Amino acid sequence: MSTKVAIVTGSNKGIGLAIVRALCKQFQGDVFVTARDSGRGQAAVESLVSEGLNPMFQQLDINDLNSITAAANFFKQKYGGVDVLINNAGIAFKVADTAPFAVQAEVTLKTNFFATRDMLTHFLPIIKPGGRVVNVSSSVGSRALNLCSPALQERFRSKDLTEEELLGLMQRFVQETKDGKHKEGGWPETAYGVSKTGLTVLSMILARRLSKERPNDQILLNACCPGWVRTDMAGPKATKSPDEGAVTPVYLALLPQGATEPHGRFVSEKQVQPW
Ligand code: NAP
Ligand code: DDD
Repeated sequence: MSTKVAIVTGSNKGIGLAIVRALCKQFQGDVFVTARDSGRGQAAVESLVSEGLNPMFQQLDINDLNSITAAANFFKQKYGGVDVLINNAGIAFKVADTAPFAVQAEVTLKTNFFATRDMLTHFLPIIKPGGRVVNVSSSVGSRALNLCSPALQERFRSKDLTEEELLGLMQRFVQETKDGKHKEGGWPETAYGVSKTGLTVLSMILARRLSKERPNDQILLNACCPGWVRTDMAGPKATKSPDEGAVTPVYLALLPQGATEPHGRFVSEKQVQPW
């Protein structure tokens, strides 16, 4: 049997690094730190090596399609595909940031929604049977859903929403922030929240597609919230350590072979949450 492989995006620091640490201890196979900056990625590998762990490194900038396709080709060639993919990379403007809301919307959705979707487009075809895909979303996305207009909430909860319609809705949000019309359009005042609403809904759509198109492959794909975690993103007042924040993503990454659920769900504290 070929060596199994797990990869974590944005894992040079924060929750991603803690996920790699936990996988190095619990996953039977090779575990990759990936980072957009090779120097920061190699430094993260060295820090884990100093803890007695043995991760590997692959450059991966999710905002760069060439980087995504090069990484996907590497894992296809070296391992015949990927067993565990954790889409963790993400950005957030600080609450106090004075950048115009339209800029925050465009920049935040570019990474958290559109680039993560590019990752899924290029990596889902190489996820091996029995594979696990985890998208690190946020409860902030669930709160944003509840602040959307009833019409938008209906679409985001609908089981017939397509990936194309979702892309159109996310593009509409960005455009309406530029036109100063997002409130009228039914959107809440949180770019990060909308980006994570989109990521959670995308996870549900892609899970349904996997069940339909690869019914025998037993791949499980879920979105999750790690909790409020002390990282550069959330700051020092957050309640969880990065290792504690890694618990739910790692639980979903290591769902035992033969499990059929959760799949296409939003999970927090290892529990499926209502959507
Ligand atoms: P963080 O400490 O800021 O780490 C974010 C990671 O993502 C960094 O490694 C960063 O790399 C990487 N990244 C950003 N853009 C990237 C790109 N284009 N390509 C590759 N990597 C990229 O944040 P965190 O708190 O660990 O967040 C990790 C995930 O958890 C995010 O998706 C976040 O939204 C989610 N989350 C966090 C919390 C929380 O309380 N912390 C709560 C809910 C959800 P660089 O070092 O190069 O910038
Ligand atoms: O997803 C999250 O829960 C993180 C951590 C909690 C937090 O402080 N924020 C949301 N996340 C990203 S950091 C930015 C703040 C925040 O509330 N930003 C404003 C917003 O609208 O999301």
